[in-house]
Amino acid sequence: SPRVLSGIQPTAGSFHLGNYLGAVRQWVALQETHDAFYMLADLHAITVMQDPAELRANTRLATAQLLAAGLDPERCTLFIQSHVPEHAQLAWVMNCLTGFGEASRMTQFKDKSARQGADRASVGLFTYPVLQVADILLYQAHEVPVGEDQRQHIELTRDLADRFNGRFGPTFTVPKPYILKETAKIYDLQDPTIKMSKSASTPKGLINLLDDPKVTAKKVKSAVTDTDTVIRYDVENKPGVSNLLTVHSTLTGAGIAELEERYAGKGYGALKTDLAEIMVEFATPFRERTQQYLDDPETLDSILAKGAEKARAVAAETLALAYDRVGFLPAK
Ligand code: AQP
Repeated sequence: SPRVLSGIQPTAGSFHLGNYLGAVRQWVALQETHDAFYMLADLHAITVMQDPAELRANTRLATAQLLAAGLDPERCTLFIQSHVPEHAQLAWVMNCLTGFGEASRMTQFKDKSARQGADRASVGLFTYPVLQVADILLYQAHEVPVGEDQRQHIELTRDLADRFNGRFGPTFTVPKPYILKETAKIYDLQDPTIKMSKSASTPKGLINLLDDPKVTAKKVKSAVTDTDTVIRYDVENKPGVSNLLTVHSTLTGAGIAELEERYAGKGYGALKTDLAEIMVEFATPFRERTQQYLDDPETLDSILAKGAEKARAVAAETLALAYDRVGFLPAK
């Protein structure tokens, strides 16, 4: 079956709604139909300053959340990026194939470095997309399930795979992004024109799945909408309402048209009250399951050990081929 690879950074404590609807939810579905590899991207996490104890705790917490969301270690390979040294090794080769100007055009880098102040941004943050290229190519992934914000990095991956294959002979599968239109971008509840993000300006716009249910309900109820009262999906003119409809529709399975009809003449309050309840109903068992996995570190560690072993088997084979193609003499 076709292969997918994706990753998430263990940086914030809790996953946010954007991570879940934009990526993790698709990961859970794809493990049924694809040979799926999912990683905790701890190498990516240190592109910005991390406290070591927090990083360790957050890596466990992110693993627990992925399992709570429905990843099944019998159906997918779940591993920690730093357990597979081939990522850093292939990244070096890819760095040497990437143009400086090409890397400079990555909008995520521009955004993140601007936020930190250009002088404080690390070289790691600059080459992060190239490490991501290596992450994907090592597994010969056919598809990469991500949110819209990652599209440019998948394009870079395709370019570099083509470039390597062209220069050294067929080596890497050229992957495609797997981005679901409906949930490609979940927006900030306070500013529905920007993506929901952990580095958002106000915590009120960000739904963390592990938040206290009361906090979640309050955030949903105070979501910014517009001065109109009509509940209609129209991203251009009604971004706030459209975002709420997207979340509602994805979590309940109701179609957008069906929701528009259901809330006709009812006003924003009704939609928000229902959505707050839906969110809490979704998040409560998620939080409980996350806690159960956290309470059993031996099981977590053994899942990750098995995952690393399976991942390394694939990654080592690809790296050996790439090293040979480049002209490195094999170690005897
Ligand atoms: N708002 C979003 N809508 C849809 N998908 C999203 N993703 C993130 N935000 C949204 C997707 O989540 C996956 C994991 O991305 P990540 O590891 O980069 O997560 P993050 O660093 O927590 O993302 P943030 O919050 O966006 O971080 P900052 O603020 O640092 O940029 C990816 O597939 C991503 O597309």
